[in-house]
Parts: sequence; structure tokens; C-alpha cells
Amino acid sequence: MKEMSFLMLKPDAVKRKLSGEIISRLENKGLKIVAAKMLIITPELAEKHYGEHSEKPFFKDLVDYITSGPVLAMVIEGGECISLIRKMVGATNPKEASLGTIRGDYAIDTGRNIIHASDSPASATREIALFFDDSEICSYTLPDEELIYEEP
Ligand code: IDP
Ligand code: MG
Repeated sequence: MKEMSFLMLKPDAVKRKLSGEIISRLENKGLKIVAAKMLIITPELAEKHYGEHSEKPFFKDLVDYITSGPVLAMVIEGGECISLIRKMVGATNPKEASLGTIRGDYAIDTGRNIIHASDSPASATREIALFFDDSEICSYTLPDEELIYEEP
């Protein structure tokens, strides 16, 4: 089943010039980028996005981190892509993330773990709406979709 997920390259990924590497992994997997924008998140938006963590001891550091520079926010579409992208991203603590995952390959500390991805369909819907208008999401077909999917 085709799903949309929200994915965000955090400021450390952008500043470390890892955007291309990470986007290539998504494209090579067969996933489709249907929306993308670079922005500097306001503290208000950061607090909304990470609202579930507002009582955690690391919340202030997290808001400071995510607002410290530009992020690349994206909507990704693909078959069961919410759980798939979480697997590609790897564990929250990069030291525990398997090698071969994005965090496992490119990050070391939890507070600098370079990428965000929605963890459930409900989170994906909420996060996409926080960052994108419906009109910013592009509906299109990749020329090789029939090579990637058994069913159209
Ligand atoms: P996730 O990004 O893998 O979904 P969450 O538990 O939702 O992980 O935490 C959101 C973000 O908060 C993490 O990606 C990380 O940047 C930060 N974070 C989580 N736990 C800690 C911590 O113990 N110390 C510092 N930052 C943390
Ligand atoms: Mg999370």
C-alpha cells in the first residue's frame, strides 16, 4: 500500500553536506520525493513538531538543535514507506543503529542524529500537515515504477 512519510534532514546533515548522499539512498531504494523545502525552523514550529517530548529533559537541547540551521523537509511516497524509512534511518541512538542504516553510517551522538522520520501513519499525517500545504505535494509517476512494484 502506498503511503506518505515526513522526513527531515536535520541541520547537522545539511551543514555536513550529507543531503545528496541521503537523498540518493531514498531514490536508489525506489522511493519518490513528492515535496521538499529548505527552511530554518522557528522555535514555535520545533515545539509543535516535537510536542510529544515537551516534558523530556532533552527537550530544550532538541529545540535548540533543530533550529540551529537549515533543515531539508521532505514528503516521501512509496509502498509501506513509513516503517521502511524508519528501518533505513536506524535507531535513535546512532551508536546502537546498525551499520548500513543512515544513522549507523553517518552519526555518533543521539543529540546529533542527522535525520527525522515519521514513526506511524498518524505521525506522518500530522507532521506533513505541519510543514506542507496540500498544494506543495506533487503527484507524479516515476518512469520505472513498474520495475519497482509488482502491482501499479
Ligand atoms: P526518533 O527521532 O528516532 O523518532 P525520538 O525518541 O522521537 O527519536 O526523539 C526525537 C529526537 O530527540 C531524536 O531524534 C534525538 O534528536 C532527540 N533525542 C531523543 N532522545 C534523546 C536523548 O536522550 N538525548 C538527547 N537527544 C535525544
Ligand atoms: Mg520520534
